[in-house]
Amino acid sequence: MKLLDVISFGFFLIINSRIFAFNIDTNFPIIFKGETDSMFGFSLAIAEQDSNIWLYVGAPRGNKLVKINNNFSYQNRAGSILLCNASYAWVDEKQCSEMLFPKEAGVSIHDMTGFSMTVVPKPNTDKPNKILFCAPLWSKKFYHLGKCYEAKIGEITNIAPTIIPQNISVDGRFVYLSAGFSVHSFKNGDVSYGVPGTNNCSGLIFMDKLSTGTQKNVTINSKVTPSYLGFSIYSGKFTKGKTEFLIGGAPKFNDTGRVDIFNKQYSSTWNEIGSQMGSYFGAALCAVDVNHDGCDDLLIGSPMYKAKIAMEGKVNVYISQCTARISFWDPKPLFGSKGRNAQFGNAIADVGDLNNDLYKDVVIGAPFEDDNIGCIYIYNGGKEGLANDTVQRICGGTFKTLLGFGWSISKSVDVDKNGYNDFAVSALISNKVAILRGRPIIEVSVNMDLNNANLSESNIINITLIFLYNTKHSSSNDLVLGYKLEVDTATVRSNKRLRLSDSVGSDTEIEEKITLKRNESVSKTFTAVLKSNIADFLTPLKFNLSYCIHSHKNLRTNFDQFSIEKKMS
Ligand SMILES: [Ca+2]
Ligand SMILES: [Ca+2]
Ligand SMILES: [Ca+2]
Repeated sequence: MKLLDVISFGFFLIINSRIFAFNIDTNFPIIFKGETDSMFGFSLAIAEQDSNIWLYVGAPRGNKLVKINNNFSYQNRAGSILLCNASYAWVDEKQCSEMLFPKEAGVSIHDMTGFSMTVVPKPNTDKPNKILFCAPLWSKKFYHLGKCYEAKIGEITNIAPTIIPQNISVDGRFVYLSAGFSVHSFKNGDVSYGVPGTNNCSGLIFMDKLSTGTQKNVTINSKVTPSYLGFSIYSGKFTKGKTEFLIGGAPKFNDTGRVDIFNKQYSSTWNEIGSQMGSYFGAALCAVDVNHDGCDDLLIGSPMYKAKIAMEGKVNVYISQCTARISFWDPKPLFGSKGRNAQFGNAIADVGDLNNDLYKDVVIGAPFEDDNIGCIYIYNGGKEGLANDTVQRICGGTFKTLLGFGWSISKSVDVDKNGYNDFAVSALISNKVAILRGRPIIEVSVNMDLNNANLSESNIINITLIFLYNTKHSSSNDLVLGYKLEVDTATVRSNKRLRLSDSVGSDTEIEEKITLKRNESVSKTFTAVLKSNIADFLTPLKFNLSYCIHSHKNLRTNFDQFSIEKKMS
């Protein structure tokens, strides 16, 4: 063979392929089960205190456990709060403890206790101070005024009523005030309550400024009825300053819905009107800094939005311009899968940074997608904001068919202490809550380098493989990678033009394991020899390297499901 002829070979090389696996585990959820038809999971909150992780689950049609003198009894379907110890354990289904309410005079039967809840932090810390939960149909005489309660974290007794909205007139016609329809805590410990039924359903938000000892009724245009201001509440730091602004959703405002951001004096300083009648624009709100620029960005859900058929749902993402004043870039819509009646955007959760890339990620629920099974969608934050496409869609059918999956989504904590955030999702129709956990992400990069590939001068190709793995797993150790190198893959076995000089078993492929230490590259070199008497000079020489994770010492057996594998050719 003339060496010069061999130059006409083309080479197909793969250089530096990096692999990621996104990362919420669906094989091993921690599942909590409530009473049938109790609406267990209507609201969720999660709090970490000392070494315990407490999951609070609202069940507004559950039987309320009440202590009367030294006796206990249930108020049928009054609504209950379940306290679940979510500290990490390998069990399939866990039960929760019912919180114990004091007997109250004049309490109604169906007060929907557990309709909403929030963890109130110790002022300006991430540490929880107390849990606060509401019963918006709590009644006095014939009026559904609503009422909220608080308790210490991790305790099922000593429940005390909180201040209820003041100066709300009851004129005898409008009996649903629904105080506590929603409830939200600020970072400084202030609390806001939604009262969407007041003022002829114009609604208001009651600010209980615990930091200053003052209260304030926050309204928009009270002549527009119904508006349901206070249907949803959130807060966010949208400017360069430190101000945490109140955000209120009024999803019935002029039938299209409206969201307002209020200034320090609680006047509306920014508002957006929904684009479609009946879409419930503003029914769900979330403020989270998805592009890591120091200013929160705003997500507004319209769960009843009609894309093509009915109630597919939509979420608008407003990226903050992050200046001295509140301003946003034009919103980008997210739609999930546009499933019929999916109600995508019914829940939107700030779950922190799930994959440890410094950008916060967001989970959005579509609880009635696919005939009430329900799905959640994970969207990654990034420099440009929230990615358009979901990185992971998880549906209730994954877990022995949970129904209504994604109705409510908690904030995140690291339940199993593996350095990755975990969060809870309720399956409302099944009366279950699943804690889903983040799996450690391993990043593997492999370089394949062909030295002396000038076959006009030599009939030898040196193949160098350089392996590197890294992870942000808190206690990672060695990684064993299995790999297989094949040469001249474009031709059938009998026509192979290369052979590996040091291969065992086959002269055209080699299969081995390699042990990698974190962030330390390891190289392996092989020699491929061009056979003599080659007839085929036109077919390019192709090389194939495939690899998968063989084992990882510090991953629990049950979590060793990465199966990262990618063919390269
Ligand atoms: Ca931002
Ligand atoms: Ca992230
Ligand atoms: Ca975790």
